[in-house]
Amino acid sequence: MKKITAVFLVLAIACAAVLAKGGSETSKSVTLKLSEVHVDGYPTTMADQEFARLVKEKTEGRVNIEVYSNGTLYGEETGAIEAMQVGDCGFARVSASPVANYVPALNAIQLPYLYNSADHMWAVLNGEVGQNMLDAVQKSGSGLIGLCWYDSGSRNFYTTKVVRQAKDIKGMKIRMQNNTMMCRIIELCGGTPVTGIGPNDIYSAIQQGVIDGAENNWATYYSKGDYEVAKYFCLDAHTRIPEILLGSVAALKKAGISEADIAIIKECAKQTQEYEIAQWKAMEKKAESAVRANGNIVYEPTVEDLKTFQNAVAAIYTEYGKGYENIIEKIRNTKY
Ligand code: BDP
Repeated sequence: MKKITAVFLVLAIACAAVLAKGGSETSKSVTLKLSEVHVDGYPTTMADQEFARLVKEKTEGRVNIEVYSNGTLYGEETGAIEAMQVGDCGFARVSASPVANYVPALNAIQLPYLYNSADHMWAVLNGEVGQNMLDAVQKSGSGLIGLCWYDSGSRNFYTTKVVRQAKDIKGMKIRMQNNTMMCRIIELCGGTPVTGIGPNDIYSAIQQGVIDGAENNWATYYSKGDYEVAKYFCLDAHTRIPEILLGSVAALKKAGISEADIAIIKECAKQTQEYEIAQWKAMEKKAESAVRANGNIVYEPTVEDLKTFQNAVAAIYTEYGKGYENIIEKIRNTKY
């Protein structure tokens, strides 16, 4: 009698465990898309693929992520963001710059000449400010989930004519990301910002004379081939804009992904951050050597040259930093 009761007890506990597990899991296997503008082999694309691998493994195949690289799904990051807002795309790895159009607080961590180095930026992103900003993406009602940050180095001008100081931008048409704060940098230097050109279309826009240049990091300048048509690269490092991996609230809901699996997805994303940073460091070096070996004219601004840029764009701190003074102060005082 005692034996039978024990057997029943064990069975009941096993059933309860199975039910509890089933209740917290995504009921069937689902597949979601991830949009990426960079080519295969680029650090962020490698991190996306690692994210997809981890999610599949940790959800035991319940959640599959297909990575669409090189802008094949959305050539412009705003397109991917808007698709995520209506649940048409599950994930996207984008620059934090266009996301600030939907979550303005993000501008506070990408103000011009804000960080002294990559280590400074990472001390901020890995601390309270970085986590609060990721949380702010979801809390903002943008329909987006901020999953993790990736490195993207610093952004620098590349042009068809030499740029050494802010005044050299005068009269130039420079392609900028879809972010009004970024466009202000060019306006304040006396140039004309041009938006609406995706990263894969910059090359031909320069070639056709639609624009006189753009701005980006070593890796994008190299991997998109833009270094072939804009040979001047001015290392002014006007911004350090982190990359962000985003999830779509609506797409995850539509796919019936459980809260437990969303927690796994968030955890997997965090796990890919260090991997991307390592890939980034290697790619940045490789791209710099290739561009220099190609004979491009790389200008390293002097302290005075840099001052001309910093003075020109100083108004951005009052225009876009308003209301975020505490965060800016925290960033400035972050030890690294
Ligand atoms: C690159 C970012 C990419 C942006 C691109 C751009 O990695 O996400 O789309 O700049 O300027 O550095 O649009």
